[in-house]
Amino acid sequence: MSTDRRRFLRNVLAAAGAGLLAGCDQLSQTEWAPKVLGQAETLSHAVQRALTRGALAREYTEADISPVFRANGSTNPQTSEYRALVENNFIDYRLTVGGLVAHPLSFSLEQLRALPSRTQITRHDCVEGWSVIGKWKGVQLSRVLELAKPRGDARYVVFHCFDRMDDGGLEGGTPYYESIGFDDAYHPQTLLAYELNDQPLPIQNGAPLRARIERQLGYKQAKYISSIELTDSLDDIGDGNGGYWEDQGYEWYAGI
Ligand SMILES: Nc1nc2c(c(=O)[nH]1)N[C@H]1C(S)=C(S)[C@@H](COP(=O)(O)O)O[C@H]1N2
Ligand SMILES: [Mo]
Repeated sequence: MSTDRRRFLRNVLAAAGAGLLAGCDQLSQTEWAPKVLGQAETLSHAVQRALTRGALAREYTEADISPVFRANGSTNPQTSEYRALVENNFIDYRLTVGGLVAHPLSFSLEQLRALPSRTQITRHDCVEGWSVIGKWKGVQLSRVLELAKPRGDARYVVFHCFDRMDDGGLEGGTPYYESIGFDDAYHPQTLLAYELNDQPLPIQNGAPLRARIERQLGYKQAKYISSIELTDSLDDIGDGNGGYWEDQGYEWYAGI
């Protein structure tokens, strides 16, 4: 190993360790994280995983909740499919879970709400450098996966979304999508959230269902989830980098 390489490794380890000790609650963390990861994603991903396996993201109190939960990215999808769901107050919404699973499933919102829920107050960090604290209620993704029974060859959980990027958000635009590995998929704080701050999830924040993956940055928190697909590769989805923003050059593992 070259001296440079060794020095870099040491810095990544130090940075990751410092993040853990500081509880990751400094905004500066958010700012350097993507840059550090950009230098050697595979390495830092492995390092972060080793250091944070099973670790919970910090949870806050009611008093910490931001007065306004800022919205970002798509805030009002315009595809006909989504508009039709809004018209009918999401009664016709179905979350499908498919791909490499033994039991492909479909859930109405009512069925999702009938599953055991988890509530958590966490901080959302956007890569642009702002943070907000909000209270989420939803079903743990692990519960849904346990029902669908992932096959042994499944490696990724892909979230497909209703909104379209570019092209004014119309049908012809690029679909937003995201993906995570099984460590985050089965993490206890990883939710399919249907409530924000004790209210049904507002349209601007991803109604009717969005992901909360609390150890990663804002762009991983897929809003407007239409379906979940389990895959053994990310190659054939979008441009093959695991998410809309990843396809524009952002890191796939966006650890905070
Ligand atoms: N479907 C979808 N999910 C998305 C986005 C988007 O544009 N479309 N933007 C991402 C980004 S960059 C951020 S910071 C958060 C914003 O979530 P909020 O609008 O609830 O603040 O959603 C993420 N998930
Ligand atoms: Mo973001």
